[in-house]
Amino acid sequence: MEAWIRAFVLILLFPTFSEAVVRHYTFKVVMKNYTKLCSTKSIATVNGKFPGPTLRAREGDNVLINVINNINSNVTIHWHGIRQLRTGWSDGPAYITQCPIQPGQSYLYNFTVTGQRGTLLWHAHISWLRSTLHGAIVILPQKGTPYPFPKPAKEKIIVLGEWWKADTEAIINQATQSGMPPNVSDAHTMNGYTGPVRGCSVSSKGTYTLHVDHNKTYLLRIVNAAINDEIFFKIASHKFVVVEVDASYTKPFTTETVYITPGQTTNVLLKTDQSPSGKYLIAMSSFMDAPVAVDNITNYGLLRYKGGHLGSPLALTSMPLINATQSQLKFINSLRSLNSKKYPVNVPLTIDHSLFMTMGVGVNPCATCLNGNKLVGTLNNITFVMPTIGLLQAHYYKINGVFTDDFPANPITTFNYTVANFTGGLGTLNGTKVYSLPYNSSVQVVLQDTSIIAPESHPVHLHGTNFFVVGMGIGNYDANKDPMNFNLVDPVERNTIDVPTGGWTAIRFRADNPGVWFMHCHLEVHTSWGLKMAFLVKDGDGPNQSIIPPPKDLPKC
Ligand SMILES: *[C@@H]1O[C@H](CO)[C@@H](O)[C@H](O)[C@H]1NC(C)=O
Ligand SMILES: *[C@@H]1O[C@H](CO)[C@@H](O)[C@H](O)[C@H]1NC(C)=O
Ligand SMILES: *[C@@H]1O[C@H](CO)[C@@H](O)[C@H](O)[C@H]1NC(C)=O
Ligand SMILES: *[C@@H]1O[C@H](CO)[C@@H](O)[C@H](O)[C@H]1NC(C)=O
Ligand SMILES: *[C@@H]1O[C@H](CO)[C@@H](O)[C@H](O)[C@H]1NC(C)=O
Ligand SMILES: *[C@@H]1O[C@H](CO)[C@@H](O)[C@H](O)[C@H]1NC(C)=O
Ligand SMILES: *[C@@H]1O[C@H](CO)[C@@H](O)[C@H](O)[C@H]1NC(C)=O
Ligand SMILES: *[C@@H]1O[C@H](CO)[C@@H](O)[C@H](O)[C@H]1NC(C)=O
Ligand SMILES: *[C@@H]1O[C@H](CO)[C@@H](O)[C@H](O)[C@H]1NC(C)=O
Ligand SMILES: *[C@@H]1O[C@H](CO)[C@@H](O)[C@H](O)[C@H]1NC(C)=O
Ligand SMILES: *[C@@H]1O[C@H](CO)[C@@H](O)[C@H](O)[C@H]1NC(C)=O
Ligand SMILES: *[C@@H]1O[C@H](CO)[C@@H](O)[C@H](O)[C@H]1NC(C)=O
Ligand SMILES: [Cu+2]
Repeated sequence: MEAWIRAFVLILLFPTFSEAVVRHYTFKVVMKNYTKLCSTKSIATVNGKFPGPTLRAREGDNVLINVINNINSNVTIHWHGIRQLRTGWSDGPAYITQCPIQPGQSYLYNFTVTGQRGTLLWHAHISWLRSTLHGAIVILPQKGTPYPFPKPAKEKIIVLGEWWKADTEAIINQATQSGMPPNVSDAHTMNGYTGPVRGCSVSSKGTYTLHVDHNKTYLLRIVNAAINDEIFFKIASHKFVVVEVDASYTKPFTTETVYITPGQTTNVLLKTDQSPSGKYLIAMSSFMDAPVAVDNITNYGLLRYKGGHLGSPLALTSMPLINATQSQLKFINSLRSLNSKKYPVNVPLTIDHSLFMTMGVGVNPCATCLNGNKLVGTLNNITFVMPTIGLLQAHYYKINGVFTDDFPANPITTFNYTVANFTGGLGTLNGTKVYSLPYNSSVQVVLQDTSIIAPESHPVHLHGTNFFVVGMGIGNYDANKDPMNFNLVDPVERNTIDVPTGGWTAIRFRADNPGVWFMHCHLEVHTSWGLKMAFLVKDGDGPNQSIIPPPKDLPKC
């Protein structure tokens, strides 16, 4: 594009007055036959695009998205990481904050972006529809506010995902009926391109190519929209400088490998300082350091310099092994909040509510399942049972019998959570339980992985607030010793964090957003199994401390 056209387009997109604006979007959910990849199949898309359109706004803007459901399934959309201050009605998780948008219906999501800037993602939040219903959210700083790092010459979005040759609704339905783990995916995607697909010959149409100018700094906005796979991401011969995660600025650090879980976003600076006549492999591969089957196919893309020769040599890169725990932990432990004057860390120093939650999987009876039982997910030994209306409606309209507010702050029984061979019962309790928090209380949650069946790394996502990651460790959390090593100075602030395999993670947040906020594993297989719960944050007494009334078009069940 000519520079003057680009400037004109930018002016159209971002008017020069500094007040916040209203941004209108129409998201039409439609089926589309997708033929670009190895197999042709009909997928749910927004506006016929895969990945879906990018939602762009500036900090402070009011964003309105009219979601029109033109497919045969119920749909909801979640604006992952958007705080939704007092606007839980627009958060999106089905049966938590809303009833689904049924076929032929529409719903206007309406929220204001407050105190956030960076990259996030949107995705469907019902069943497994998010496998193809997803896209990036880009929040620019307010006009006149620069990035706290050198201004990049250009910005590129890279959405990572997972692809099944079969319909993903059939995949999760089959797993639910059998009680067994769902089939692993057949390919990984980079901006919709698969590269190698299980059982298919590679098609050249399936390779993502990032075209760059030489000697420039690019901002890559990397989004992991995969269903079940935690991902390593690399570009041969190039290094990244991480500057932001989950729309929170970080202290810059240099790394060859980005580690990113489903639900996370990572902004990195990339200097295009290598020989322009080369071409460079871009690679994404799974991380899994437990005896659990995942898609182990590496997807490749290409970085090419403009003007480079077609026949130029290909620079390769080696990915960390699939079980490279050290690469995972090294990346996570390098993350620190920027903690500048303009972007300070507001980590709670005193705690009103301290919770300890065991997490993992179990086995419950299921007469109709393959082996007479089924795999389930648990938090404090409770498998969450989805209600049939939104918890937020039940709370707001005081409808009894939908949930109980007795989610336990501690495990019902204590045991060696990470013992090599767990010999206790594998069963769990079923319930729709929330944990109630008074407005503005400070909260600490220590999430403890268990070795029941198998220990596993779980990316835990909390809706409605960011949290600070004050500590992480391997083995059993020690409430006497471990808090002494907590980082209360510059802990990373984000909305999704791993609980490492056979380890624990401590997070803190302030419950200053009234509503009902989902917390769950962002591996969709575990969410489907019930590894989820919700916090109910009560209204405060002040004028701006209560949930706004529900919109008139809020879907009904
Ligand atoms: C997809 O292709 C099938 C078979 O060719 C056709 O019946 C169907 O109408 C197509 N669907 C869409 C949404 O184009
Ligand atoms: C969006 O919600 C705000 C309240 O948060 C309300 O004032 C405004 O009218 C709503 N906008 C639309 C278009 O419904
Ligand atoms: C899952 O994989 C099994 C074994 O390859 C296959 O028989 C089955 O059809 C797959 N399920 C779906 C829904 O594609
Ligand atoms: C790279 O860019 C910098 C700053 O724009 C410039 O000073 C330098 O000469 C350039 N180097 C090359 C090799 O083009
Ligand atoms: C990938 O996993 C499949 C089974 O899911 C296995 O057969 C294959 O050997 C694995 N490949 C590699 C490179 O580990
Ligand atoms: C990781 O995987 C490699 C290759 O599959 C294997 O040789 C190695 O023993 C594994 N490491 C651990 C710690 O399990
Ligand atoms: C818990 O189990 C682990 C792994 O088997 C073992 O190393 C540890 O000593 C056990 N801890 C306690 C308190 O028994
Ligand atoms: C755990 O069980 C496995 C196989 O059942 C066995 O090989 C291993 O020695 C056991 N480990 C411990 C610490 O008991
Ligand atoms: C979880 O609850 C079930 C059902 O009451 C029980 O059998 C099991 O031992 C409990 N497990 C743990 C780890 O507390
Ligand atoms: C919330 O609590 C903090 C710490 O006590 C206090 O500084 C802040 O003013 C409170 N906010 C509101 C809205 O009450
Ligand atoms: C409540 O919010 C409105 C609109 O955001 C603002 O104008 C008003 O000053 C706030 N009131 C208080 C007491 O914070
Ligand atoms: C769609 O949602 C409505 C309202 O909750 C529910 O009654 C209906 O069974 C759902 N349809 C499907 C196919 O799940
Ligand atoms: Cu999980």
